[in-house]
Amino acid sequence: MTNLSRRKLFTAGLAAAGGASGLAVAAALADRYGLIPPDHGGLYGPGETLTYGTHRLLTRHSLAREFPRSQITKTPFANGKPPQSEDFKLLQAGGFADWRLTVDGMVARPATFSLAGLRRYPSRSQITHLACEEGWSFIAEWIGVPLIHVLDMVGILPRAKYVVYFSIQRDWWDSVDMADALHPQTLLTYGMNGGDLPVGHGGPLRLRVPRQLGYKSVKYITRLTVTDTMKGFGKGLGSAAPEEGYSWYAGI
Ligand SMILES: Nc1nc2c(c(=O)[nH]1)N[C@H]1C(S)=C(S)[C@@H](COP(=O)(O)O)O[C@H]1N2
Ligand SMILES: [Mo]
Repeated sequence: MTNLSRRKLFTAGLAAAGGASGLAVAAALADRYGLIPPDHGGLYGPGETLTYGTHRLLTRHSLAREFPRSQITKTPFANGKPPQSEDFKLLQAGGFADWRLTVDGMVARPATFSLAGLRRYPSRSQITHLACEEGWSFIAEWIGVPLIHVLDMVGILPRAKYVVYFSIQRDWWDSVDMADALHPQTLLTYGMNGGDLPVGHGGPLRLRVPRQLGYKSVKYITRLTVTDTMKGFGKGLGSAAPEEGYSWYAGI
């Protein structure tokens, strides 16, 4: 069967299963096509699978909307307090010269990058919308190196399924599948609105995932791990979010 007809079949199957009472059928179908999200097991599990499976088949290559400069929000809201730890304060006092991003896991060449190093790679700038699940949102220009470039540098192994990312704020960590990890708009962001990324918005380094809700854009990133399973990371649900009742997949 061609890819396209398989896709049509799967999507039609999902829609029928979702429309009828058979969410379990949707889950079984999604399983066949390897589209089960890591947090599929809970109360909303079948629904999560339906959303994720459908999005992935329909929007795998689509771009998040980009806006003209005139639409940039004048005073964007920075959510939460910057990290209070001594570690962070010391790094900040040193202008983040000692900030490091470690990349490990299922990669051919594990590596550590400084901000200066990341800034030497080809950069991308994009004006996108950040929407919080609590209802507020803003538009900003984000500047950084596409995650795919860094993944190319370290050489991800073929079995890789997820990129897990960790903040210096211990309770903030998340993951994306390879469709989002390799997506051209997924940026390791070090700049915002023409300047350095302010600490309030995750400076010095934040992963921007513009096709998903704001909470997936974790601030103060220090480590990336490439993996083929989410087992062994927290409760194995893909991120801290589902442990608190939010979805792992937060596509918009
Ligand atoms: N490390 C860290 N990352 C985080 C958060 C946080 O508190 N700490 N808040 C998340 C949430 S819920 C949202 S909506 C966005 C808010 O981004 P902003 O602070 O730039 O407005 O960051 C996300 N990333
Ligand atoms: Mo949020």
